[in-house]
Amino acid sequence: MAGTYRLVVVSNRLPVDYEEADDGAIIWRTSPGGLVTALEPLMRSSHGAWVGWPGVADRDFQPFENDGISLVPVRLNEDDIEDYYEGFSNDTLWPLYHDVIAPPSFHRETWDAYVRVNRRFAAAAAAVAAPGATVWVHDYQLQLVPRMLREARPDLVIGFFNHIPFPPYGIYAQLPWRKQILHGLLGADVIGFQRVADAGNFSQAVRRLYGYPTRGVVIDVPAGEKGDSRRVIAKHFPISIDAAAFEELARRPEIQARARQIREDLGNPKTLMLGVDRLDYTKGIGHRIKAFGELLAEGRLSVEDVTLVQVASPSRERVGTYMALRDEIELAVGRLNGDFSTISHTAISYHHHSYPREEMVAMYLAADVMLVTALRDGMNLVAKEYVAVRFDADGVLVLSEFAGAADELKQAILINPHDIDGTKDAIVRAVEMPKRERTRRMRSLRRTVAENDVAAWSASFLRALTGGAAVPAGIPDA
Ligand code: GDG
Repeated sequence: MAGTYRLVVVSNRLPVDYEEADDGAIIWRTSPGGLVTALEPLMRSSHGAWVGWPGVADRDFQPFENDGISLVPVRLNEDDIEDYYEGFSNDTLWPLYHDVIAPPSFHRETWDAYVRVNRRFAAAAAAVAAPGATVWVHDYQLQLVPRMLREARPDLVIGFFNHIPFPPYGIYAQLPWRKQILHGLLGADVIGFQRVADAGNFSQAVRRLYGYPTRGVVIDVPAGEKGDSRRVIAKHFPISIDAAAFEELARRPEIQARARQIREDLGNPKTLMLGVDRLDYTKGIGHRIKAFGELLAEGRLSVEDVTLVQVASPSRERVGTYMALRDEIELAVGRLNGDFSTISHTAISYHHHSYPREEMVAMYLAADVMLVTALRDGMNLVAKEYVAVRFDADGVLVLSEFAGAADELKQAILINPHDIDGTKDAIVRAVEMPKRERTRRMRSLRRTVAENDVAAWSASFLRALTGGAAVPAGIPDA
């Protein structure tokens, strides 16, 4: 069975959120998040189909159109969400792939659910893809889909992009289903990673567990019975953002006015520092708070001069580790504010909310110092967004070397967030950096982000996938 779309994107979540109007009508709102930010422009311009879960359990939805993108909903039941999504994806793969910062759980029932749900996504994609179509599968929740798709539809060109790190072999090897996952991924023609090191870790796992020969980015995967092989590419394609769209927002007078208002409402601190993260243990929010707290305690920074705004967007709130993290972070914020805030100056302005993109841009514009202290992060788009917004060539980015973005954003102040003293020194350096140096660094960062935007990212991935053929138009044939 084949469908009509020449370009199909498959990801765990559709890029929309479900809402009901007062009269019961369904409203779909475009939702925030790394992947949506990255793919929205490409999907709109190519009129592709996007296969994914619409975010509501136990309900069937017909395919529909939103903002020029055809959306194909995949049903997930409560059990699937618990076992495939919260269980295997977010309690096994996520911590394992992020260097076991939190201990991964290994449960056979959640693995079974992962296989079952991957099969459902593969079937949905196979049903809408035109003969010979390009299918681009995303992220760690769907690593078995490339192989399942290839078996169902050998005519398809299949790409996979891993948004999170791929761990070193010594860590990856803990996974009881390590061979099955590699087999699933090797169903793709091109497997994309954020960093050179991630692609290298993957190739090494393939050599160690399957013994397939690898030459640079090429892996020869045995296919058929006569000793034939398929060429699979495993390579880094660092993801980016729609830099021009962020800058356009930042140049709007009402957003600049809002940025000024934010500073004013915070009592016009000399230095405004900002952290924006999903509330996730990979983001190093606790390390950041610890460093800031010590600087205040030692008098190297004063609450009269410096305020930290921390946005911690709600995330995976039913997974135990995330519940514990929220308690831990909020305890740390409460303690620090209790110790250092005055009636007129709050040390940390903490927000467990999700904001509209316009408000995020106003915050980036308002912030003198942006703190990205991830302990491990595939890329970290927040770092790139901050840079894209600063058309005034001001602001200092403090960036963890464990975020993929550090491979490109060399003019940031790079830190090892585990080294609290080093992080403290970097924060003080950022706060005290002379204007000329800020401008020089920010100009260079901005060039990098402008030249390597999300359009360049998707074009280069699709070029690798289609061997240089034009990016598929994606318009249904029928
Ligand atoms: C994964 C990988 C990789 C956050 N809060 C709000 C909001 N956001 C937006 C940010 C940014 C996105 O969400 C977060 O992207 P990150 O890259 O920082 O992190 P993850 O969510 O962990 O994303 C990551 C990414 O995939 C892409 O490949 O870079 O390494 O972990 O765009 O701005 N947006 C709005 N309100 C919020 O409150 N509007």
